[in-house]
Amino acid sequence: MATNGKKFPKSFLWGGATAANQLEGGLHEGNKGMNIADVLPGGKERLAILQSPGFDFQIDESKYYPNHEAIDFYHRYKEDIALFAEMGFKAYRMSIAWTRIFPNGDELEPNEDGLAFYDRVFDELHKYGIEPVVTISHYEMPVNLVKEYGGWRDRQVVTFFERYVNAIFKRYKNKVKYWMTFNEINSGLIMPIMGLGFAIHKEEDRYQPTFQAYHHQFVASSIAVKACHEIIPDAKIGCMILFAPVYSYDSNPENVLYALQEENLFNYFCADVQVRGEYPTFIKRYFKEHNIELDIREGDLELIKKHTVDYIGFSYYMSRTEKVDKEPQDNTQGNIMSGVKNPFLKASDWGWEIDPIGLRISLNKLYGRYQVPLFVVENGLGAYDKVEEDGSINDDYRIDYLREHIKAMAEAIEDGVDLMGYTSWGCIDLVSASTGEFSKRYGFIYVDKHDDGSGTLERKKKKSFYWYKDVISTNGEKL
Ligand code: BGP
Repeated sequence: MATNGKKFPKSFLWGGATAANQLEGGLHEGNKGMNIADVLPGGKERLAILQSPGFDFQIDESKYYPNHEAIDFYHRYKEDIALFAEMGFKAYRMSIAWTRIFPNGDELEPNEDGLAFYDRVFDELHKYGIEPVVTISHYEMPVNLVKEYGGWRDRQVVTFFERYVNAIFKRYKNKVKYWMTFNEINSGLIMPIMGLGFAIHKEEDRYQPTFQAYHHQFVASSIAVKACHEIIPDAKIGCMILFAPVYSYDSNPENVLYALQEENLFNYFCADVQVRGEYPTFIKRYFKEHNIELDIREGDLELIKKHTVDYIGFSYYMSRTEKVDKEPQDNTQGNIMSGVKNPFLKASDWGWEIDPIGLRISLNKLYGRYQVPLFVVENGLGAYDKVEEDGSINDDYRIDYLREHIKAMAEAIEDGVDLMGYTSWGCIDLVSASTGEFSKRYGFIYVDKHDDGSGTLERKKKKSFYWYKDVISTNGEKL
């Protein structure tokens, strides 16, 4: 083990991250309703649905839906939390499934069985001194809201969301002190189904309906921030964005400008509204050029201005390199982002370019722009793991990836960045959001579950489990 030589703050929140739909299973347990992830099949088909127009949100009985059982955390949370505790987690980022609390999204009263489930999970975490960090909405919109209202396009969804956040803040006010509103809110620009609860039917949908839906989410976010501060005065509530710093392919000013514009739209637009409380100047021109006219009601802008988030949570997996003049086939950035190949970087098996320095750059960019505390709430390497005959899983590639990213965070802290913590993604193997595969594994804990749904669900500790345990116990000194 190498020594880092750099210090993390004593209060640093080391841990792991998951999302309800990707690990819980328990599809109908406790009267849970169906959410977006429940109607997405696995494999290549899922990616096609996320990227191409026209999806009807129906279940087809002949297909396999990996999120229905996921890794059965619903029934195994005690075992899993005990493993997190063994690694020494200080924090565990998870989400509440909206459909456990309001199965259809538009009921007047919350579902007691769903509320009671998360009470059990939070109590179990506190038993070990693990701080829950809760995402309120992580790609889990109730299907009923999608079908009946068109997802976030409809203003009424703001009212349903308000009911949901009030119910959970009141119920968990003594148990949860760290909250985040919408997971990767900016991802709706590339995957509207996940982020905004509607499918693109034609290219134009990427403009007017998308940004109207965003406006509703920003209002909803401010309502959540206000309610959180009122109901749980000692809590912190953040936004959550997918941050992939955009590099210009070369020093051609045309490309530099294009990279800047892409960065503004993708990385900064949502954060600007939620952190600074204002629509940024650059978006006004974009709206004009794409004939976008928002329906903004009286009081919306004041609300957004007044109730900004306390911190920025963000996911970091890769950087992105851009140039103006590119063919669609030049887009090499794996399965979700656009971007051309960066000749200086290697990529994961899914084409996500590995760039630890990009994390230091991201932390500096975000802190320089906003000067609010930052929290890396997702980062990790999706990889194929092999179980050896003796049962061991030697995931040195994952350790290397995480080590370099942790070093980058330590450097950023020395650069002056205020960093609250690090919860690496998929601390236990779970369903991949973009592909629905189990074989794209991120965990310190292996789960015996495979892309065709087979497997015993048995949990096994990988080599990285022991490594991360040492990282945490030495507060990032031993890497
Ligand atoms: C983020 C999501 C997570 C998670 C992660 C890894 O975009 O917030 O839900 O899944 O990416 O992505 P994937 O599962 O597609 O590998």
